[in-house]
Amino acid sequence: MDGRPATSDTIAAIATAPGTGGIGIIRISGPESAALLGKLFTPRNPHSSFESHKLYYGTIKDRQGRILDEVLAVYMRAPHTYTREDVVELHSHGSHLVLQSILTEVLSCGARAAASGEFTKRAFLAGRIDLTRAEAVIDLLQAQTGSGVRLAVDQLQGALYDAVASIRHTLVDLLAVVEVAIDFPDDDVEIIDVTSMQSQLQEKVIAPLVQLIGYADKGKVIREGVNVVIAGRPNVGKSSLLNGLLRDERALVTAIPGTTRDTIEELISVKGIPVHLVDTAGIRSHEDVVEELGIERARRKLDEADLVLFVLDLDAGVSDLDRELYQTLGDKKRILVLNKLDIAGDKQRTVIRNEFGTDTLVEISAREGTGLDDLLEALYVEILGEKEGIAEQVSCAPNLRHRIILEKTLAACEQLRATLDLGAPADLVAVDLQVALDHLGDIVGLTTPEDVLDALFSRFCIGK
Ligand SMILES: Nc1nc2c(ncn2[C@@H]2O[C@H](COP(=O)(O)OP(=O)(O)OP(=O)(O)O)[C@@H](O)[C@H]2O)c(=O)[nH]1
Ligand SMILES: [Mg+2]
Repeated sequence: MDGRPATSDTIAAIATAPGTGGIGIIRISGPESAALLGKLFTPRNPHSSFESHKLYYGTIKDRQGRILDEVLAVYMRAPHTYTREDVVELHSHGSHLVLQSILTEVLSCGARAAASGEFTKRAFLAGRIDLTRAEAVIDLLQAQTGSGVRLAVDQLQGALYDAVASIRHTLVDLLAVVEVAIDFPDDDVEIIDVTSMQSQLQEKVIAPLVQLIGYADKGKVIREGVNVVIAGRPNVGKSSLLNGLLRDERALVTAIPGTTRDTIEELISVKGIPVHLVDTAGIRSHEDVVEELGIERARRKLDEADLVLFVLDLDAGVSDLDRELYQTLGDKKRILVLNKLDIAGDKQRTVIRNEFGTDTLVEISAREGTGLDDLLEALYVEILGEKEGIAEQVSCAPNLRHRIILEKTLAACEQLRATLDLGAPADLVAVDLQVALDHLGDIVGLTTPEDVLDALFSRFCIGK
């Protein structure tokens, strides 16, 4: 990959999270790193220079000679560093005030405060990582479940880069063949074998592109999770269900209809998928202003839901209010949760099953905790549209930016297929191939415009 011109100033930031911790780290990168270390750091055992990648014990002093903290310092000489520049890290005690005072000193000695993601941006600009790997760093920092971490680590290891590189490779090979045909137009031998080109295009370009685009949907779910709203009329057991799924008495449960006033949101992991669970106020018409506000919120949450757990009370049966609410779900994905199985009779169960038989139904007792595993299983299948284990089969997870580029590349390849079908001249085939290649180059950052890069790296935290 071509490196873009690197920046020449020296940047610094606190790399550890705000708050109190065992240790905190200041990270410095750029040509002045070693000089800054020499100015600020007094090693316990004096020596003339710092060996690369070796920890030194000593103190950091301000310009008045006051000790700010005892630290471990490491100097890492370019290019074997995160940014490929000279890097220094100062490991101090994990007090944010101490870290701030050290950073202030580093900045007053000539470093510039790093912008969000600037260290990773430098790694990209220096050509150490491609854009998919830089994005994997953000995903890794923001992953909410084990599956999200696994996908991010795979992408950091180059899973998406490799998949894209293999498609690029085929397109470049095809372009080479076509260019020979352009250069030797009068050759007797038919240089372009259209059938072979079509089959290579289909097997090694179009099919993998379609697969990657398919992974994007599942990847989004694994990375960002889904909003699941628990809804239903008052007293059917919505809050009891939330508590059951959380295995915690998070929401108040009483026999009084209208107990839940505000929405309550919690995150759970359903086999590695982050699920944002929302318990809502039971919906009914009511005079009480506070309850009315809660109901308004419940309706808004319902609008935003990816999936609704619509709760019915098996013991009380289905009322007109239940039916009315059910109608408002429209075509939202839903699972019908038939609660209070422990006190329900067989007759009510059959009646409800007959009325709502086309939906996915799960019978539970939120109070006793029965049926909750079946409900989670049904939730997983509804979310991913497939059976268990699919999260493990997704080998990389293109994000929205990748997806848009993959779709443009696919459109270009379909155009190319049509051009080949028409038996168009080699130079037109070459144009289509070049368009596909240009799009694909955007994914790894070969041709990505500066403003897109800025927007992308600004999603990082400072110090990364
Ligand atoms: N027997 C039985 N009772 C249940 C079950 N789940 C909930 N309940 C009871 O039903 C009543 C209402 O439960 P909640 O969880 O507060 O119901 P809700 O839907 O959140 O009610 P609102 O917040 O008022 O809309 C309480 O008395 C619960 O103990 C169940 O599985 N079996
Ligand atoms: Mg409630």
